[in-house]
Amino acid sequence: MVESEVGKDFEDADDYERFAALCNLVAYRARAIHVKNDNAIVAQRKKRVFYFSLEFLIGPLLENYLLNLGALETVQEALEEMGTSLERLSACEVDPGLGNGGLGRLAACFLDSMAHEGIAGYGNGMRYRYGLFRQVIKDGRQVEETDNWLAKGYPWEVRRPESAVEVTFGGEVMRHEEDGKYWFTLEGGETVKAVPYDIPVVGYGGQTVNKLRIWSAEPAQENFDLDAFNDGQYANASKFRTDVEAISTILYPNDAGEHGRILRLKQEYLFVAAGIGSIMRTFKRENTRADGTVDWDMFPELIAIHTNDTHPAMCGAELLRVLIDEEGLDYDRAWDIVTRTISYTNHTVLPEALEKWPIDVFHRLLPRIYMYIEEIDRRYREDFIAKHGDRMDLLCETAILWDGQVRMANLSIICSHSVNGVAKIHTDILEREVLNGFYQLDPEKFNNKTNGISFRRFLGNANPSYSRLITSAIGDGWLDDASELHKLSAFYKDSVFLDAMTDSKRLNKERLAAYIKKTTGVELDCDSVFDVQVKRFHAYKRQLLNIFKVMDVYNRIVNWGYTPRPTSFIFAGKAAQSYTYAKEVIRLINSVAHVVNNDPRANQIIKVAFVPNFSVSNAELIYPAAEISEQISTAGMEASGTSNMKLMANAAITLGTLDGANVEIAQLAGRDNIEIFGLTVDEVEALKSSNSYFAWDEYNRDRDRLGRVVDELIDGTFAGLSGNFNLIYDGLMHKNDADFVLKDFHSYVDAWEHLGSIYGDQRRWNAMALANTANSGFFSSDRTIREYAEDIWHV
Ligand code: DL6
Repeated sequence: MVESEVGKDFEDADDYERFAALCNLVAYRARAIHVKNDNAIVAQRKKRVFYFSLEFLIGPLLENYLLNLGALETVQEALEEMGTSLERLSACEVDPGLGNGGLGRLAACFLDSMAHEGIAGYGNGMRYRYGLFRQVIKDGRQVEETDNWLAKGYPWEVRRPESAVEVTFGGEVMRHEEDGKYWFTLEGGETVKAVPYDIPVVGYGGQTVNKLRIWSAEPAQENFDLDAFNDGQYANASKFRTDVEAISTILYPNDAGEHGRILRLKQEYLFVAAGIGSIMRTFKRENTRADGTVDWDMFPELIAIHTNDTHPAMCGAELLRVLIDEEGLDYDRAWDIVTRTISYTNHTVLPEALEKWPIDVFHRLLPRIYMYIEEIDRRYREDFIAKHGDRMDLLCETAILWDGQVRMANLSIICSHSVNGVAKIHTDILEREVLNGFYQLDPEKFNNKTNGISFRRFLGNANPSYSRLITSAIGDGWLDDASELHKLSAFYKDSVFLDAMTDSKRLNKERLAAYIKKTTGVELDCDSVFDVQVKRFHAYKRQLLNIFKVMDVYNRIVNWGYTPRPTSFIFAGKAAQSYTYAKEVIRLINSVAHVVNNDPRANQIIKVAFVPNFSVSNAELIYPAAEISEQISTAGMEASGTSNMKLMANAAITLGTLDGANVEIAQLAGRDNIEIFGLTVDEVEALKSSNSYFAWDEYNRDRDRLGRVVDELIDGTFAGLSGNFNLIYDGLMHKNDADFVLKDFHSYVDAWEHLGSIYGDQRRWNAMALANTANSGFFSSDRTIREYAEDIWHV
């Protein structure tokens, strides 16, 4: 394979060439299975699910696919015989820049699980040339560098120019009339070509291979300006290409300015229109009768389109447009098909994440789609008034067009037959508050689907030593069915097993410590507790609360001779490029690390490490090494969380609030095996509605510890790297601490100390940790996908 792929002997090829050849070999096998599957789908008239998501955080694929194909050990051994190793070749694999955080990783786990469950499930997303950004830390600050993940090509993808779809932006809608009939066409505008790239998705067991299709924007015609080029104006000569390619250059272009906003809307329409164009082509090919007519009644029977958050909200309007404008169906029939085909998941209660677009921008860029949205809205209002004319308050909450804006969540819900939240408490909050208007109108549409994760990747691949231990105890059935992890409950009192857990954790801690030393220079003590908070940076996720705890512990060590359980505090995560506050929290963590790690009075007891550029690949080193899992969001704010599940599976003990999926973790693992602290959702809501919370009261109540930590934000204590932290101080003391950091501070630090007091008894600790792994099987994305398949997609 190396010879045919790179034209060199195996001996002469470098690691990357060998790695790429191995990927090609795996992909070759995967594509053969895919073709077989595809033929069977057509023959059996099996329903297909299309999962539309702007993000698929798929991470490195090689080891996962070898595991899923049952070839991991064989390949490992073969490579050793050839004088190299799988570890060495896998290290060449980059993290594709196709996603950002939990939403994107969930989409990737869903692809894995759909393939595992034998569902014909396809991802539909965007192929970003430079992904989000590569995070580096300079003087404690996050600096964003270009993530050139495609620099060496991407061995898993195949470009499919023959399946390109043309997509038009702008233009003018023209009305035509003949013989009493009228219709509309879109004239002019800018037409671009969406070109698909297909990546195989290999299911565990190797029986099902699906695909992820990602779209790249290219000019529809080659308009290279030869004259400009010959004049030496090289940039002008290919300007047309640069403008078009900008659409698929960056994930989440900065939407602070008009250009970024338009680009983002273009991305959303491009992947929606291209995806639907491609579905239509396949459907028509497979469902056109001998007389040339298409069996449209079969559309919702054979196709499910799932919209991941509001980014693909235009799916409904686009499908309607295609069915009416291009296929000639009447409105009612087309609308029936739309609403029976589309479903929607909400992933956030944050108002700023429930997308809205100014009507003028939207109308200018997508005039025909806008007309359809207007019509959907008009009919919705008409129907609403007929049924609930006395409830204008609900209409104001649920209409799509309001206050000069297009409300994308409302569009998604109205076009869908199902709306789900991603953890029980999140769905409750949607029903009770955020989407209460819709819930009152149509409670049947709402359902909960608690998130899940891939155990094969995050336990099987990521944690070989613990996986081996588990498999030696209960067999390897858990890779296929994570609920089998329950069998581990037989080992809660087995001292041999519990001691082996310590050995496995130690190996993982050493592996992570080596990585942290290499990437940051910080040397961690592997005898210390590894306390981990890894996730996107956001005020509500309260990394600030965690670093406040570290500052307090440090102050007490240095001033009061306090000796806590020795601990390494490990942080990782990116902040959005324009999110100044979150970036300040990153700077604070690094500034505290700088002081603590260099202070001989404290650095034998505690250390702080910030792992730069959090990604699937370094996450796979962090989860297995973690002992405390920090899940400390303000109650009511985290929709679900999934790092909590990955850490639970890897035998870390959750220190968390009753928020998101933590609530279900507490129920499953048992309150004795998880440390809960802080305000509950009801308490947060009561404090908010009564306006009875005053940050200064908390500050004044404890000037010695909490007050001191707050003062240290601005008194120079941690200003050595790059200055004080006035923005954070203002947020707490002048904007009254919207995330209740000060309020939860004491119960949080006490809970952390309680965990530290248990750690000394390693067998007790490991029994608690094992109870977490044993009860984590519910959080398999296989289970989640089975629920989607049964309740929503009906496959
Ligand atoms: O559902 C996946 C993931 C949840 O686990 C997180 O709790 C939630 O914050 C995240 N939501 C988003 C929404 N962002 N936008 N837009 O990423 O979804």
